Amino acid sequence: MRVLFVYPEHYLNIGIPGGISMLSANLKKHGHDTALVDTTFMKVDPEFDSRTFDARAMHQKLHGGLGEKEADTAVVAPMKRTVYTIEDLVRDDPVVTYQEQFQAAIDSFKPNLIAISSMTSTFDFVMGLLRSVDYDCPVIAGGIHPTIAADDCMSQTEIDIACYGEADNTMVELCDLMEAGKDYTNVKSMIFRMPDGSIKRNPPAPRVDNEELPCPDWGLFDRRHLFRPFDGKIYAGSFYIQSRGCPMQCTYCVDSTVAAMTGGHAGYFRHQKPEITIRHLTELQEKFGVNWIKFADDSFLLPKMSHLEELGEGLKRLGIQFGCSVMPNTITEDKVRLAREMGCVAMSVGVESGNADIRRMVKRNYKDDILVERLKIVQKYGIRLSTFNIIGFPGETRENVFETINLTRRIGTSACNVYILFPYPGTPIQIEHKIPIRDESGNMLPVSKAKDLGLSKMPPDELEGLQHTFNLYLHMPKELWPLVRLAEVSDRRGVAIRGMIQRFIVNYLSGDSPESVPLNTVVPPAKIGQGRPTAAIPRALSDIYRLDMTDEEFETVTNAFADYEGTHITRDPTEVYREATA
Ligand code: B12
Ligand code: SF4
Repeated sequence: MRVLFVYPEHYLNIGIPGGISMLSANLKKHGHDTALVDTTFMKVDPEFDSRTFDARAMHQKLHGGLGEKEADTAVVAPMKRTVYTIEDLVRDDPVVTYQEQFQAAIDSFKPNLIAISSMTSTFDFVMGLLRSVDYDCPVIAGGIHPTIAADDCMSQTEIDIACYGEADNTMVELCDLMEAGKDYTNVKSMIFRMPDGSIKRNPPAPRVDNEELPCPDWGLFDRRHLFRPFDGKIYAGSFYIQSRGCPMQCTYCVDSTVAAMTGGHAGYFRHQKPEITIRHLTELQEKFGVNWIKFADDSFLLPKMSHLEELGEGLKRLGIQFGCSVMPNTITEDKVRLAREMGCVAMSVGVESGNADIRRMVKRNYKDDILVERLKIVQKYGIRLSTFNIIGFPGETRENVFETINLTRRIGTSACNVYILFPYPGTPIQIEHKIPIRDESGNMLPVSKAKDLGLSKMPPDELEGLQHTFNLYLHMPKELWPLVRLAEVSDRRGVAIRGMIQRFIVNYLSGDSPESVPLNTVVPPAKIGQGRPTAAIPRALSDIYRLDMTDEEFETVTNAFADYEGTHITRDPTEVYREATA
C-alpha cells in the first residue's frame, strides 16, 4: 500500500511530529510505502492561494498569520540572537501554492490511502487542502482532533475513516487488509463511513506496546525540521517521545478524556526502557547527525533514579544535549544533578497560575514555595528553565495574572511561554463550560477567540494585552512597569512600545552595554518640568517620546525613568549557568 501522509503545520513551526514519524516507520517495517505532504516549509503567496482556495484565509483566522513573521513577538520569551535564523532556512525557496504541491505529490506517488494527522487548530486548514485537490483513494484522519472530536471529523464528508487514539498497529492492520482486498471495517479504534452512508464506530484497540516499535522515520521529513538554535549556537535534532499517555489529569488538557475513551486510566501511561530510547537515538544520530533532542514526554524526571541513570549512560556516550518537560512534583536535587550530567540543558515546567486556588481548580496543586524552591534547583544546576503559563482561567482576575507574573519573577526564569486558556475539545473545562467546537458559521472556534470566551473576569482586550506584555512585565524592572502598562493596548502605539521594550531586553540579554541619554536630548525643553533635564533615559527606550502621549502619560513615563536606577533586568539563566559552572 502507498500511504500519503499530510502534516498541515504552520509555516516554519518546525519539528518532526511523533505521530506521523512513528506510523510511517511501522508501516515501512511491514512492507508498505509512505510519502509526505508537509506545509511547514511551503512559502505561499497569500493572494494566489486565497484565489485558489480558502486555506490561507482560514489559517489567518485560526492563527492570526501565516507566511510572515509575527509583527508582535512579545508573547514569546525574548531570547539571545543567533547568527542564522529560521527565516534563513527558506530565504531561497520559491513561492509555491499548497494546491500545486499537494496535487503534485498525489500525481507522482499515486497513493492508495491519504492519511492526515491533525490537531484541532489545523483541522479546518487540512480539510481546505484536501478539497483543493483531485484524488482517487480513501482518506483516513488521525491525531488528537479526530480522537477527541470524532463526530466533528466524520461530519466532513471527505473523511472516510477516523481513527481515535494510537494507530501504530491498527494502521498496519488496516493497510494489510486494504491491500489484500479484504473487509477492513472491523479494525478497532476506527470509525468508518459505510457504503450506505451510516457510521460504524469500533471499540478501542488494545494499547500499543511502545517497546516494540521501530525508530521513528525522520527520513520522511525535510531535514530543515532538525534546525535547533540554542543559546546562540545551532544544533541538529527534534522531538523524541519515550512514553505514551500521562499520569496527571489537568482540567485544561485532553489527556484524562483520551485515557477514558481508550480503555481507562489504568495502563494509560507507559514508559519505554532506556535501552530502546538509546537504540533509536543512536540510529537517528548515525542517519541525521543528531546532537540535540527535545524529549516530548510530559515528565522526563518521572521514572526512577535507576532508569534515569541507565538512560544517562547512553546519552553521555552519544554526547547528545537535550531539553525536556518536567512536572514540578518530580523534581529532586538528585534527579536534576543527574539530568545535568546526562546532557540536559533546558527544562520547561508548566507553572500555569501564580494563584494557588486556580492551580487547585485545574488540578496542578503545588505550593508557591515548593515551586520556587524546586525550580531554583533547576537553575542552580545551570539548566535553562522556561515556564508555561496560562492566563484567562475561569474566574481569573487581573490581580491573579500579576500573582502569576510575580511568582514567575520569584522563580527567576526569563523564558516564559504564556497562553490565554483555550478549552480544546474534550478538556474537562470545555465540557464543563459547554464551549462549542465550532462557531455559528460552522468554522472551528479559532484559538484567537480564546480571549472572547468570557471565562475569566477580564475583558478580552485586557486579557490579550496582558498576554502580549506578560514577558515584558517579567523582565522589566518594576519601576518601568508604567511603560509596559502603555504597551498593553494593542493599537499602533502599544505595539511600537512593545517592540521598543522587547529590543531593550534582547540587547540586554545579548550583552550589549546599556546606553542612556539625557531627557533634554529627546524632548523639547518646554515639555520638561523643573529639575529633570538631565534625567537618564535608556537610549533603546527613548523613542517613546516620539510617540503621542497625553501630559499625564508623559509625567508617568518620565517619573518611571526617574525612579529607574540601572539595568537590573531579570537575569538571563545562561548567566546563572556560567556562574554555576565556572
Ligand atoms: C510534540 C508536540 C507538539 C509539536 C509537534 C506536533 C505534533 N503534531 O506532534 C509542536 C511544537 C509543533 C506542537 C505544537 C502545538 N501543540 Co502540541 N503537542 C506535542 C506533544 C507534547 C507530543 C506529540 C507526540 O509526539 N505524541 C506522541 C505520538 C506518538 O502521539 P500522537 O501524535 O498523538 O500520534 C498518535 C495518534 O494520535 C495517532 N495518529 C497521529 N496522527 C495520525 C494520523 C493518522 C492518519 C492516523 C490513523 C493516526 C494518527 O497515531 C499516533 C501513534 O500512535 C502532544 C502531547 C502528547 N503527549 O501527545 C502535544 C499536543 C498534541 N499539542 C497540543 C497543543 C494545544 C499544541 C499547540 C496549540 C500549542 C500552542 N498553544 O501553540 C501547538 C499547535 C500547533 C498547530 N499546528 O496548531 C495539544 C493538542 C490539543 C488539540 N486538541 O489540538 C496536545 C495534545 C497537548 C495537550 N495535552 O494538550 N505540539
Ligand atoms: S497538561 Fe501535561 S501534565 Fe497535565 S494532564 Fe495534560 S499532558 Fe499531563
